[in-house]
Amino acid sequence: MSATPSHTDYDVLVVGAGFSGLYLLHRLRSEGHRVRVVERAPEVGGTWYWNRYPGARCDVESVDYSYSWDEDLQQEWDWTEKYPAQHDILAYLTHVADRFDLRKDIDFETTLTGAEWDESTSVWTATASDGRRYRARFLLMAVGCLSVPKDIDLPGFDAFTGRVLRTYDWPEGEDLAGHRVGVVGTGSTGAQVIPALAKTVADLTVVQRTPNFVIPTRNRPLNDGELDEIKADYPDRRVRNRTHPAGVFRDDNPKTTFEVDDAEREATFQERWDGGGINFLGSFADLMFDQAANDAVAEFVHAKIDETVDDPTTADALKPMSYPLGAKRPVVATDYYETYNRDNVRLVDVKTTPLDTFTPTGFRLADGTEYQVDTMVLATGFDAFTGAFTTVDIRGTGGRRLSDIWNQDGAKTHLGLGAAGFPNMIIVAGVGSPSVLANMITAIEQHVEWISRLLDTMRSEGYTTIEAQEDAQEAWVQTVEEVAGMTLWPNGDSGSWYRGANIDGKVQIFMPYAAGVVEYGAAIDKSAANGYEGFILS
Ligand code: FAD
Ligand code: N01
Repeated sequence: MSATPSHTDYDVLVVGAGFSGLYLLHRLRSEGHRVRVVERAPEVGGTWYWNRYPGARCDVESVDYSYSWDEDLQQEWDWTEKYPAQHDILAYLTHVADRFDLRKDIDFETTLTGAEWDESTSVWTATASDGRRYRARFLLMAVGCLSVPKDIDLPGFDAFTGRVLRTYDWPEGEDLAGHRVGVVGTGSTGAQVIPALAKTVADLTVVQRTPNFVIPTRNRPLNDGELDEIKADYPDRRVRNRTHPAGVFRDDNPKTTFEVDDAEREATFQERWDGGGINFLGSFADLMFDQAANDAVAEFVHAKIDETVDDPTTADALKPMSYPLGAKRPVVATDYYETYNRDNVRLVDVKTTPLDTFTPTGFRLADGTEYQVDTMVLATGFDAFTGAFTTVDIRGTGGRRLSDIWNQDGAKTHLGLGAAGFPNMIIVAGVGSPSVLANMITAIEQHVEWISRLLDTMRSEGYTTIEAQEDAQEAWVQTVEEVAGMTLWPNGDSGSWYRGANIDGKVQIFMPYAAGVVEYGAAIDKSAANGYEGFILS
């Protein structure tokens, strides 16, 4: 069945065809639900369809950043590198779409613009950008946490007449060889695109406001033997991933930072630094809980910056000083600090000397210094968690708009799955769930499986609606905040998108659930086991 420009009935409308939407479609369809997916892009892939900038890569190992729900799929797919590049992940997801015949139930180039809950029929009517309407019992929002780029908020940017590229929707194959390029943003995206561009462009000017802690990736090819061993161990490996809070097994050191002597502490940091990747965060158990421990790891990274970067002024500017390591999403990248030793690269620290305005040919700082560029690359981040909701006109019971509520009170959900006043709208891997603080594929699978069980229960027990209870939602929001408060995540002036601090005027509320997928899984399973405690079923 394909959607037509008239009303169409489905059990489930899924919005988004990334990792979340594809698994939802496959799983729910195979369980007998009539499912339709709408996707803004012309292809599957979500994050990995859109973010094609040079250097784009995942920092979870490829063999773990993949679906676990089909043994043949995981045995037959051959990852080639330890950390997969964007094009490899996209190839994997297009393969999944082909293999499980998913495309026939997806309307591509179709943006959900509105959705209205009809209380009398308990059905959502959703509207797409081309006017198509979909009627469905459930609205499953698989729209991604990082799928709406932040609006441009650079002073005088309209004056710039050169080319502007956003990392989020980078044109396929564009490499800017020979251009004079400026990059704004030194987060995870900036730290990947900067070293990649530096190799080809004539001249690269990096605009940095807040420096990040950047850990080396140490990517490498996977050899056949190694992959075979992993494949043979896959069942156990997946269990280890699901039973680690980060959704991926990490060989965390159980020791705390100051129970060891200086030599062991240094050697531990060094060993993890040499090993590369996010494992560095597992150096000691208290890094995210004890400020002094965090200061020790920060000092280690500062020393690495001094060791690597030739120019002392640049090295100092690259050192994060005002927030704990981890309070902003730790950055993993290749040759990031080394890049600043290249003759064609310069760092412009706009925290020290603010950016006054863009000009037709570049930009000017408050002290009058001017920089000339042909192309500006914006790696300025996302309206994370909420952007893909508040840009859609979603109306729940009594016609109340989700965007009004979230813009005024902050994004609130019960268990990250439902919002009070919005029956049968279920959110996948978004606000109030571990999502971005975990290997997201583990988090996504956890959600899809919970939703599958919910729909099965509702069907077999004759329920048509589920809605989060207001008081349960308030309690969960408080739990999420309290859990974050036990860590160093909210500390310092990180301006982190974890709490919406990167967007002017956004209500700040810590959005991901910081206790990880194990405690979270227990909480959502407990709710289900207790008749979906915290939700009203009718
Ligand atoms: P997405 O992949 O974001 O897919 C959502 C889809 O919904 C998109 O295709 C979008 O077009 C569509 N959509 C949104 N709104 C609408 C609408 N109104 N109408 C129609 N379609 C809509 N996570 C990790 O765990 N490890 C990593 O290393 C990692 N690296 C990342 C690197 C980058 C550059 C980015 C941006 C994110 C990264 N993430 C990483 C997070 C990543 O988003 C998730 O891992 C995962 O891909 C999310 O899948 P998803 O399907 O939930 O969302
Ligand atoms: O976005 P960000 P991102 N003037 O918000 C700067 C995932 N990801 O796309 O910090 C000047 O982190 C901003 O400066 P400041 C990962 O979860 C993963 O880089 O606000 N600068 C910052 O430097 C990640 O966390 C991978 O002071 C401005 C940058 O832009 C998430 O996606 C790779 C500015 C934005 O950094 C988002 O990362 C890529 C302004 N007006 C992405 N506005 C992996 O490898 C913004 N900035 C896993």
